Amino acid sequence: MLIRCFRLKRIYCKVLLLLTVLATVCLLLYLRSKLPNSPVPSRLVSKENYPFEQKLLAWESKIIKGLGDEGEPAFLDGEDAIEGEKALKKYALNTVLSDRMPLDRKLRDPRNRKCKDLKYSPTIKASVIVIFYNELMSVILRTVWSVILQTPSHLLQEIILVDDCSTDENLKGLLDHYIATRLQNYNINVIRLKHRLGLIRARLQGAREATGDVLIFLDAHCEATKDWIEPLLSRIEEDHTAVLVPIIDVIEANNMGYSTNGDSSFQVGGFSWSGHFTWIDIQDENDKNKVTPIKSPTMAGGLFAINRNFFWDIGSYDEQMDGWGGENLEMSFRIWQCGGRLETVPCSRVGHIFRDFHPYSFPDDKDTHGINTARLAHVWMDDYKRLFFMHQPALENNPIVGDLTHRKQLRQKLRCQTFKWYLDNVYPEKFVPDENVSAYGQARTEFDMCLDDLQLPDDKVGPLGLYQCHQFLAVSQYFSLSRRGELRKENFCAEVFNKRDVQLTECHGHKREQYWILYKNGTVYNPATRKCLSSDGVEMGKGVKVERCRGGVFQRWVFTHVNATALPG
Ligand code: LR7
Ligand code: MN
Repeated sequence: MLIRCFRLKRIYCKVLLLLTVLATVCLLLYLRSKLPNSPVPSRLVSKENYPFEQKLLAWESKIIKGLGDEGEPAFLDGEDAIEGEKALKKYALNTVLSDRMPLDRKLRDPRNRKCKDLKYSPTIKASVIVIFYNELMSVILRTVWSVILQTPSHLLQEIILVDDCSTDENLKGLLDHYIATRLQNYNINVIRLKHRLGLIRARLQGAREATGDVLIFLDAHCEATKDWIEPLLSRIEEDHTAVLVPIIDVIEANNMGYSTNGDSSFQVGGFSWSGHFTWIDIQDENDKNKVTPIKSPTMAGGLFAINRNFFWDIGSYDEQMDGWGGENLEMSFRIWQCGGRLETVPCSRVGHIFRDFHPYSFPDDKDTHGINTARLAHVWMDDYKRLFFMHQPALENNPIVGDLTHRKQLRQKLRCQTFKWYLDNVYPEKFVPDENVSAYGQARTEFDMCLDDLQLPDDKVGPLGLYQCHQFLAVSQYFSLSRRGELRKENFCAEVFNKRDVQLTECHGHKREQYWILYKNGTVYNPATRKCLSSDGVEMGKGVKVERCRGGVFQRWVFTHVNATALPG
C-alpha cells in the first residue's frame, strides 16, 4: 500500500495514511479500555476482576457528591430513606446512606482553637492497624481514606487491614480489587485470618506484621480529622511509655453526622466494678481547657497509639482472651501498674460510629466480655477482684476462665505495682464501696426487707426500692454510706425529690438532697429536708421515702457492716 501510495498524488496519500493511523489508534484505545469512564488504569483490570470492576463502577456512579461534607448529618429521600431505616434496625448502621456518601468526604476541623497554634514535628512513623469482621465495605474504606487524607505521607509507614475471617463476600475479592485499583499508590496490607480469632488476637496479628515505630489501632468505622496524628507521634517520641487515646467523637449511625461535645469539654476513661468501661468527666477544672495530654485511668480500647517496642515489652495482649471485651481494661491497668502511662490527647480527634448493638454474633454465644474480665481481675486487681466477682459470682472459680500462669508470670517479670497503688495514684476519685465508708452491705429492716436498686439500669434514674432481703450478697442490695454522707452504689446516690421520694441518681458531690447521716440507732437522716428514710407502708418492689422522723421500726436500718466509731450517737 505504501508503494502504491507514492504513485498517487502526494496529498491524498498523506490524508489516507493519517486517517488509517487515527482509526487504528482509536480502535486500540477502545479495545484496551473496554470500560468507558473507568477511573482505573486499564492495565489493572483483567478478565478475572472485570466483574468486580463493574460492580465498583456501578456503586461509584451512585455516590452523591458533597453528601455528608463537613461532617453534616445526611438524609436520603424516598425508597432509599425507607431502606436506610431498615438497615439501621438490622445492622445498627444506615448502610444505604454510607454507600451513597463519598469515601473521601471532608470533615470540618473539630479541634479546640488553641490546638491550631501548636506545632508538632514528629520524626517517627506509624503503622495504622484496622481490624474488621463483617463491617460494611464503604465504612472500612472511609476509615482508610480518612487516614490517607489526614496523614502526611512521611508519618505513615503502612495501613494494615486485618480481616477476622469475615463471611461477607464483598470483603474478599471486591475489597482487594478496590485496593489494587483505587489505592494502589498507598502502602496497604490486607491480612486474611483463616479462622475467626476475635478482636484481641486479630489486633495481635496486625501488630506482628507492623513495621512502623508506633502502632495505631482503629476500629473499622472511624474517621480521622485534621492533624490527628502529629500530637500522638510527638508525645510518643517524647515519652515512649505513653499510650495515647485521641478524643473520640461520635459519628451518628443513622445519619453519619460527625458530632462533637463542643470544642473544649471532653472526658477520660474510667471503669465500673462490674468490669465495664465508663466515661468520666474531667475532675480538675484546670484540665478542662487543656490542649496538652491528660492522664486517663483507662481507655475505651478501639482507638489508641503505642510505641511498637513498648507494646511488646509491656505484654501486648492476653492472647487467651476470646471474642470481644475486657482487653481494654486489662491493657489500661497493666500499662499503669507496670510503668507506662495512659493519656488522652485533646488535640487529636477521631470519629467513631457508635452502634446500638453488635451487628455480628459470637461463636458459641459465650460471654467473652465477662470471661475476659474475670481473667484480668485475677491477674491485675488483687483483693479488689472481690468487687468484680460480686457482680459475676458464677465466674469466680470457673474453669471457663482458663489458665492464667503466663499473665501472672508477666506481672512478676515486669515487677508491676499493686491495684491499690493504681487506685491511690491514678484513680483516687474511684469510689470503693467497702473502704473508707461508715457502713456497707445490705440495709435491712426488721421485717426482712432490704434497700434494693430494683435492677435499675446503669444509665437510668429510678426509685431507691425495697425488696425482700436475699440470703446471699447480691449487688442489687449492696449499698454504702460514704464518708461524705452519700448513700450510694458505685456512681449512683440516693437523693430526695419533692421532699418525699427517694431516687437513685448520678452522685453530684454537693451534699444537700444527697446527704445522709446514719445514727448508731439505725436512723438514716436527710438534713436538707429534716426527714428520715422510711419503709412505712412501702410495698415490696416500690420506692422508699422520707418522712418526719419519729423513730420506730420503719425508720430503723441495719447495715451488714458498720464502722460504729464513725457514726454519731
Ligand atoms: O470477632 C470480632 N472480630 C473483629 O475483628 C468482633 C469485632 N471485630 C472488630 C470489629 O469489626 C471492629 O472493627 O473489632 C472492632 C471493634 O468491635 P466493635 O466496633 O463492635 O466494638 P465497640 O466499638 O462496640 O467496642 C469497644 O470495646 C471493645 C472491647 O473489646 C473494643 O475494644 C473496641 O475496639 C471498642 N471500641 C472503641 O473503643 C471505640 C470507642 C467506643 C467506646 C466506648
Ligand atoms: Mn467500634
